[in-house]
Amino acid sequence: MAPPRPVGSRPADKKFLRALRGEAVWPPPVWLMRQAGRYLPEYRATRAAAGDFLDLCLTPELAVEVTLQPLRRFGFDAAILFSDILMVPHGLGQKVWFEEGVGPRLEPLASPAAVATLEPQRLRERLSPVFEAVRGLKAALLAETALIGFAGAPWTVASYMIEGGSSRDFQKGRAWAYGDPEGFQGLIDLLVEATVDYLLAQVEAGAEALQIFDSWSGIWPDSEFRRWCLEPARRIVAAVKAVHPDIPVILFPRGAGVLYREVAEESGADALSLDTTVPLDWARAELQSRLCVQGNLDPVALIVGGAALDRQARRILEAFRGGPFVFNLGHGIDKTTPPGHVEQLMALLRAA
Ligand code: 1CP
Repeated sequence: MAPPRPVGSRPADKKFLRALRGEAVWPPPVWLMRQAGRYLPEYRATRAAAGDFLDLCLTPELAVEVTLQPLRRFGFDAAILFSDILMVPHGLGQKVWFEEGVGPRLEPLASPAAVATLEPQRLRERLSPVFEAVRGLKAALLAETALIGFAGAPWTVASYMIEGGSSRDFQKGRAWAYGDPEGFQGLIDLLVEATVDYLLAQVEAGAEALQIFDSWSGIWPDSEFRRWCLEPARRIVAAVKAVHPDIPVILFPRGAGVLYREVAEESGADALSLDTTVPLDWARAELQSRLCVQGNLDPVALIVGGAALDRQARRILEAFRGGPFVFNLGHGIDKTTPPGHVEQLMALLRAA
């Protein structure tokens, strides 16, 4: 006979997963976007030892180590796999590298003919170290800590693939979408399928929840937002849930404004990650009544700390108390954030 499982070790008992499933959990579960990274001296040390950022992501022991670093310090309720949204272009065979002081760089993808050179059939093989890291994390995490897998949304990933890196206004990608919508749709369709494959592989390796980052969805008019952001996200959520109906999916349509409500109604996601500008009262009435909300502290309040941090965190707690809620930032943690301010925030949240 199998020994009885200790209370708290069943996946569904984890606070973070209960909140995503619609339960009002208090004090709320918490994790921070980009919780592993440069604001931690131990990350900088591991990063220096790895040399290249891509090597850090593709060496399972190192990816596991940097994922665990913020958990050792702060005891968040969820770990997020240490990787990057640009692993998918790498897995498709596009050349990706990270330049010190510049950020991500890619060999730009300029035409439908270039899309035909991508190799979705080789993605799982190229990214096998990522799945090995997920398996390693699953073995290393405390029973109460949930493991989040993630991917970039098709538009956000496409924007980097087309521009060849970061951009202020994404003109090349937007121009392609308006000038040749069928060709651009071909790239988005390929990314929908590759993203589903990549997320399913993370779930098979042990991820218990998924987050889809559409960091640049806020630049579109509403018609294009629906076509290039909402519809691809809906297809990804449906395809993942067709195989794993119990895996919660969080969407982060950053900058979607009032369109957050359509995303809540139509995407099929279990939770929405709110950017810093989403008004709290509106979000409680229009979004939290339908699903779990996550967010949305201004990362700059976390840099500043002190009374300003307490005030901003308390507003969010008051707004979302009584409904399904996960405390988080409205965007990734900044590299200048003092780790002591994260401790301050955690003390406030634990006492909520
Ligand atoms: O050491 C370094 O200099 C690398 C900095 C870094 C880090 C720590 C990059 C390069 N990526 C990451 C990790 C990362 N990226 C995680 C890890 C897990 C975590 O702890 O949260 C995640 C979830 C991401 C996701 C990501 N990468 C997004 C979506 C979220 C967001 O912040 O909007 C985006 C847009 C990227 C692209 C990217 N990769 C790296 C940088 C500096 C960027 C942003 C470039 C830009 O602003 O255009």
